[in-house]
Amino acid sequence: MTDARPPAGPSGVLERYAEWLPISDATPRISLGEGSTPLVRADALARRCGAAEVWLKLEMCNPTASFKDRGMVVAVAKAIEQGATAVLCASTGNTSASAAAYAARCGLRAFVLVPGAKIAQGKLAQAIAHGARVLAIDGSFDDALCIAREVTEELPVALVNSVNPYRIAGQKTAAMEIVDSLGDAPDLHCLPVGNAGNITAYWQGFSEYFHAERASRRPRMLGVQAAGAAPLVSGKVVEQPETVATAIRIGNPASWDGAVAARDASGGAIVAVEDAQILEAWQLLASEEGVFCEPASAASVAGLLNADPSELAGKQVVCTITGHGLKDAELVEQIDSDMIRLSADYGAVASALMEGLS
Ligand code: AN7
Repeated sequence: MTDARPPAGPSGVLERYAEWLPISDATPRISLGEGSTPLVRADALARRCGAAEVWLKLEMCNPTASFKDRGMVVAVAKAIEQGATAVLCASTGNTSASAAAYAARCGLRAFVLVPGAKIAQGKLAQAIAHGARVLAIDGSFDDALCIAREVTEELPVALVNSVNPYRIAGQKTAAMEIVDSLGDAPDLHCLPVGNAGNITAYWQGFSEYFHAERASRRPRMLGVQAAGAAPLVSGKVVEQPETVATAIRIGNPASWDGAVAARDASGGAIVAVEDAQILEAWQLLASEEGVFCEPASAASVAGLLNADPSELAGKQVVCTITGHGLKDAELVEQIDSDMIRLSADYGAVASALMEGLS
């Protein structure tokens, strides 16, 4: 039995991709209706970067408004199957929101370990609303993950970070869905990289479909990091990562090897973009494509806009939009926009309209 019903098709990742997941009849088929996210064309973006087609995989449309739900539903289902009563994750925000939601739904306790100073308000609000115990440490995400790994070895709490292979297994279904929608793998796939679980998972998904002859090829993978938090570009751990895109403010990614393998096996690249470029892409997605994502998600588009147009000519490109803009809505203050304050009066409103139309 599934417990969410979209208008058509199988409901949730466990149901839709059961045959590709490490689950059995003993695994509870929990769901918040995750997966089956929209894949929408972005023609303005295609014109700007010179690609034949650009598609946005809107992972921000998952139940907790980020891609994390695909992996979390598998990790939490397996934790329940294995008898766990509590879960814990270290997080820059989205993982904690997702863990908190699935734990709440399934009657598990959730503990989330977050960097005290650098977490977007919307994500914190989600964790609190779902009743998670929020432990805000005086340190970075990398410190939090280190402690989370140690403490879950000693205490009866399931670790649901992407070092948990069930997370990666669930997240790979996004790549499969893209192939299911387009009929084949794209030429190039772009996504933001923080802890590197997602790029590892996508490559696994594309590869499994390719080997099963569901796709005739695999895409080149373009991973994009923020310049102040780009260990996979420099090849060195970043002790004090810094970026406006707090979701990917990570200096020592857990899936380092997975990201490098995806890059090399696909003939792709992992590149860095400046915060100013991230914010420019973020604003462009909102104002030209109608897609309001969080800054980390816009990093993939910033990377695409930086690519050599001659390499994109004639190509089909997909960018994953990983999280929703409302999670980090305070950032909109950075946009230069003037709210017009008026008296509650027909004439004042009408003249402001006429001015706007002229
Ligand atoms: C919106 O929630 O690491 O490379 O703890 O929230 O798989 O880490 C979030 C990461 C991209 C990077 N976009 O993905 C966390 C966390 C958004 C994110 C990433 C994250 P990974």
